[in-house]
Amino acid sequence: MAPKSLRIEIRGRVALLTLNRPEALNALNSEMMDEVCDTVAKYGTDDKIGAFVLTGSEKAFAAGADIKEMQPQGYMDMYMSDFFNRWNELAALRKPVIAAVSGYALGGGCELAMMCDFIIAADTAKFGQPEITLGVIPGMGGSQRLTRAVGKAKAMDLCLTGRMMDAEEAERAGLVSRIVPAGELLETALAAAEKIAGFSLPATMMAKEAVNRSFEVTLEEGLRFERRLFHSLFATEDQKEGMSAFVEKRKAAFKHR
Ligand code: CO8
Repeated sequence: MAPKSLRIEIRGRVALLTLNRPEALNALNSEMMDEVCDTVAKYGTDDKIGAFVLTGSEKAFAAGADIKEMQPQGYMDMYMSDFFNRWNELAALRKPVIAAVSGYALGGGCELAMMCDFIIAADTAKFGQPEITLGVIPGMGGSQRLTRAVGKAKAMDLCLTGRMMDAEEAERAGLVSRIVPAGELLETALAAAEKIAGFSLPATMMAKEAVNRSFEVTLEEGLRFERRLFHSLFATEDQKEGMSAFVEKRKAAFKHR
């Protein structure tokens, strides 16, 4: 069945996923979560796909979790359904994912962008964790991933005041990797994703795994982990191809893409 809240387009080796609930500024509901997670599960194991771009509309990447879905729920509903737990499948995806953010990325929307590997922001982007204004707190990683990305001072400021920060502040703080004019957002994100998807897939997957590992372990353990992965890549044909191509002054043609 075709997804209702998501558009899926395959552009070369990139899967472009566009959140599509314009009537609710792409508020994240359970249906959208299932559609996104089913889609990343499908293309996550598809050899023809090397990277993903997750985006929204010009006005909103996503204005948060769907408040209307959550409003009638009680503690037992949330706890027993482990509400919104499935989004972790996106965070656990092994292939690279770029968030292309235009307009609002608030609450769960900001948290969803932070589950991706990096964020490219339009100059119109606005990030925030306004849950406090609803009598709750971030629940999809805002207190954890945002703090790791921007540090305690700004994370506390955003989570406690509920204010929004614009793209420039987000870039200064380290939340986004680059800012582009709104009209160039998608082509920039797709070009970056296509570039990534042209490299050796085991190498891009290991690069992602190694960077993510740095959030979990000591420096010593992280360095050891990185070195093990580095050594292991010498078992791949793509290492032979990549280094031979450099020596022979030609473009590498990676096999495992
Ligand atoms: N949920 C449901 N509907 C929404 C949401 C949302 N988060 N955001 C916007 N909408 C709807 C509005 O209700 C409105 O619908 P309608 O026309 O039927 O009334 C439509 O989208 C357009 O919105 P506005 O008219 O409000 O548009 P404005 O341009 O005036 O304002 C804002 C844009 C500032 C973005 C405003 O819509 C807003 O403040 N939205 C809510 C932002 C927010 O508080 N987000 C956090 C939600 S809580 C959350 O994300 C928790 C995540 C953790 C879950 C973890 C579970 C374990």
